[in-house]
Amino acid sequence: MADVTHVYDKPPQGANADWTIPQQWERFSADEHGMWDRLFARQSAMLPGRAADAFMRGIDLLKLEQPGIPDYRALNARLMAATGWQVVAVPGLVPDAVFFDHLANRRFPAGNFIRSPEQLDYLQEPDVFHDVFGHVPMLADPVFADYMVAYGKGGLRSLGFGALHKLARLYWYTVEFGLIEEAGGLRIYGAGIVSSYGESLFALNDPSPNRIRFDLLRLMRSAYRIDDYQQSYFVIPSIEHLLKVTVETDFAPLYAQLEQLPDIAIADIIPSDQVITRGTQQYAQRRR
Ligand code: HBI
Ligand code: FE
Repeated sequence: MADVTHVYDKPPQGANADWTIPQQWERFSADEHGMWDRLFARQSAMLPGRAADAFMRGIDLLKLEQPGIPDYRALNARLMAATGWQVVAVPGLVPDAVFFDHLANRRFPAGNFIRSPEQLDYLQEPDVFHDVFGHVPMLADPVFADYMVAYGKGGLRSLGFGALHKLARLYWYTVEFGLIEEAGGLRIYGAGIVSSYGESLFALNDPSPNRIRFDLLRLMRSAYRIDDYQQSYFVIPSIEHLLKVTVETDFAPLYAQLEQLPDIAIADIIPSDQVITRGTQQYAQRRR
């Protein structure tokens, strides 16, 4: 189905009230399965030694190396057994409140389309490869699975404080573009990186971006890019730390504190930062 996706303002024709649609796996064409295989082969060839242990374990446990776009009936049987999560098909981006409610209930919304050959290296909206290859393996890790539930609940609460844009930074700099420190060195767990060939190389090896140790308050003050590689990446010591901080933090006073603090510009390093790499920002300067 090469239907063009949009950001809808109400559930589109045929969608449920929670924006889910039937995956209709049998309707995917050989070309669409072929695109999945092409993207999967490229990423899985380069991720050993780059992707986090939990990510590689998830690929294995969910048998994502099987050819073609995964059939959610089979995928969800394995995922549910591991952490109670399931993947649900949606037409494209869904409203924040809908998104958070799905996460809070252990449902991960996956765009029910795959990119075209022209979009191989960049597309604006998450397609099934970004969502299922990028996000789902980490959902097979019990600690990360609990973190995503905590994020969903926190997201719903943040709407009440008008603080979604601050909490969205937490999601962006962890779930989408997070790095983790492991025995062998820095590894990728963020879906936006791990599903991108170029950014998987850039995020770990390029001297251009900053790499800074995770600090919740600092991170929620930090602007981010939606149109190109990140100029700063944040590094967690463990997934347990990410869950612990998120579950133990009372976000109400944090939001109040954030009101009084200026945002941190996208490539800036501040005195309290524990810096792993002070980036040259050459990539971003060249792209200007
Ligand atoms: N909808 N389908 C889908 N996938 C996302 O990743 C997504 C979304 N809606 C909102 C959203 N992400 C972000 O704005 C949240 O992190 C706030
Ligand atoms: Fe994503």
